[in-house]
Amino acid sequence: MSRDLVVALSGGIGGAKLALGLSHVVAPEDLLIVANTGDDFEHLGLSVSPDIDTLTYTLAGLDNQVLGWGRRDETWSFMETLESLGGPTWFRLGDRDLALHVERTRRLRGGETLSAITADVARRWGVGPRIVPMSDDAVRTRVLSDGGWIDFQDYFVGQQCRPVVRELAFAGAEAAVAHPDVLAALASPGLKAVVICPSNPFISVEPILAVPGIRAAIAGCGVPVIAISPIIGGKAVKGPTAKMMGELGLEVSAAGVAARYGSLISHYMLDHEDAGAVVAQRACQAPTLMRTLQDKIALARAVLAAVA
Ligand code: FO1
Repeated sequence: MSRDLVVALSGGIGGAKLALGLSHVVAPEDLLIVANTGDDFEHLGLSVSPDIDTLTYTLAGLDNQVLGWGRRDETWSFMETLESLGGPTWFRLGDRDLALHVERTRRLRGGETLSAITADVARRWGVGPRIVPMSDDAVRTRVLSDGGWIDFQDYFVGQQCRPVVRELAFAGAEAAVAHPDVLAALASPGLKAVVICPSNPFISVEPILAVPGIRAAIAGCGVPVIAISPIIGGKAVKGPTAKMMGELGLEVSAAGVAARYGSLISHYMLDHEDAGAVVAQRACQAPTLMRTLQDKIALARAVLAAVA
């Protein structure tokens, strides 16, 4: 059997960007993207799955490239009216985006699984690769700060990542069942490589690894596991990665992230700016800042070439 299957672990904006690049290089049937669901939460009675939606919108060409989340061509009548009613507007839901949350919530309440709904939405919007939640069970990232434990979206959006992060927890992970398609792909004789996208290791990747069986399945998959550094020149490309690393007492560098992944990864992709970094894994270099679609495709090619 030819080895063509690529499994990518993705969360946040950086993950979605590389997933898009990979979708232009790997045949749709050979790309399975494991989506982090630790960011998920209930808001206004709706089930919101930000990392699944960022991936789906990005691969469907519907993503809002200015905001980095939600949809392009958005209108905000719902939020304006909600504000006039004194409702909570800290987490912004565009009118088109809202339809997805309402429909997902309706179907979940009707007994469908998150993964079945995710697959159907992707199909309807022309997304070829498989987007699979790490689990159909609820896993929720929580942040311990000086004021106590807070939910992820309260930390990330409500408080704009200001609270100091003392500890992270992934509530529900120990009881969550890894999605069978993820475990099957990682055990497949057709597996070529596992790609850990340039996502925040703590809030986008480690919730996935916290689901029982997934870390072991990656460790035992027998093919290269490559992570792309989310840090370039000591700074996070986007989001709170660098701030969090400092607060969690880790070296804020590309090498610090490689050390965090440790023996789980066999290869590590660094930006040229960090060429001198000393890492335990096999180090590869490429431009890792993705602005244009060509950047994303070029990085995807470099990643697959590094593990060929
Ligand atoms: N991020 C924000 O910073 N502000 C928002 O108002 C916001 C709304 C939002 C709505 C839907 C959605 O899918 C994502 C949204 N995000 C927002 C991003 C969200 O916080 C994600 O968890 C981050 O992208 C990190 O993965």
